[in-house]
Amino acid sequence: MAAALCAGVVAAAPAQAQVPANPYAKGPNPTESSVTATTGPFAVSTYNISSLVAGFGGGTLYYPTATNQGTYGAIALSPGYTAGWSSISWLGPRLASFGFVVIGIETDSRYDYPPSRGSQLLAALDWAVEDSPAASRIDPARLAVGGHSMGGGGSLEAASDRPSLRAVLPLAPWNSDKTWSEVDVPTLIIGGESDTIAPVGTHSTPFYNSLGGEKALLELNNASHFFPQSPNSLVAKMMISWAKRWVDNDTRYSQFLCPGPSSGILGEIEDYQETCPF
Ligand code: 9J3
Ligand code: ZN
Repeated sequence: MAAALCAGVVAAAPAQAQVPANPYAKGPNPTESSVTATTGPFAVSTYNISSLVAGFGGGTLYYPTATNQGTYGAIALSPGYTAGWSSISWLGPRLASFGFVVIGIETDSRYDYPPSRGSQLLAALDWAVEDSPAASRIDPARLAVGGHSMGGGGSLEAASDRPSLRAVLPLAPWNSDKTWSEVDVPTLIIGGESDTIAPVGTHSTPFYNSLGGEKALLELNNASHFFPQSPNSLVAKMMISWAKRWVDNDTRYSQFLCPGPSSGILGEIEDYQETCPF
């Protein structure tokens, strides 16, 4: 009809298309039960990585199957000294099912030290971005590293070498270098109170204290050096939340990091320190 005939009719404002505040956030709003569940909301595909790739020893790639969720961040993880990826492989499908591409690496040698493991983690990310079956799914600007023991120590090396990384996830990290002040990539360290191989007091704590950026240190009550080798819902919840917060900018997960889990007699948590708010 002619506009003049509508004079005096106040049209309702057109429904505004909802512009997502964050294009990287994916999945439903998290709850304590969703972040501790043994699997996340996304189906995962798996691919065996040949040992003939350049710069690392192959391994296993886990990636969300869906191609309608936008881009994914990628997380490369290394096992510890003398161990293979299978020692911590529960983390592959666990993290991937929450919406990350995960590269679980084999190291060139099981006797490689942290500096070599750091280089191999970066080579694995480069392979994932450039040559992997998940290449088209990955946002090359949103990459992270982590690992167990010398693999965790290697993840700090990787962050020192590549400051553009978005998150570091060292588990019971071991490194002869105790000072990481040059690293300002957000880092969540998880240590075990009863670890006698990489004691928290001579590894995780000085690493945490020296780090230059946003950081958290979770010390698990009574846990040994080998806690990362068994599925653990608290470890998973904290790693998922850290990756969501810093790789996906998804502040819906800050509630699990700040103030974070609290300690208590007979609880799982010996101590938790952080640089909240974030
Ligand atoms: O990766 C690790 O478990 C490192 C612990 C270790 O045996 O270091 C001694 C050199
Ligand atoms: Zn304790």
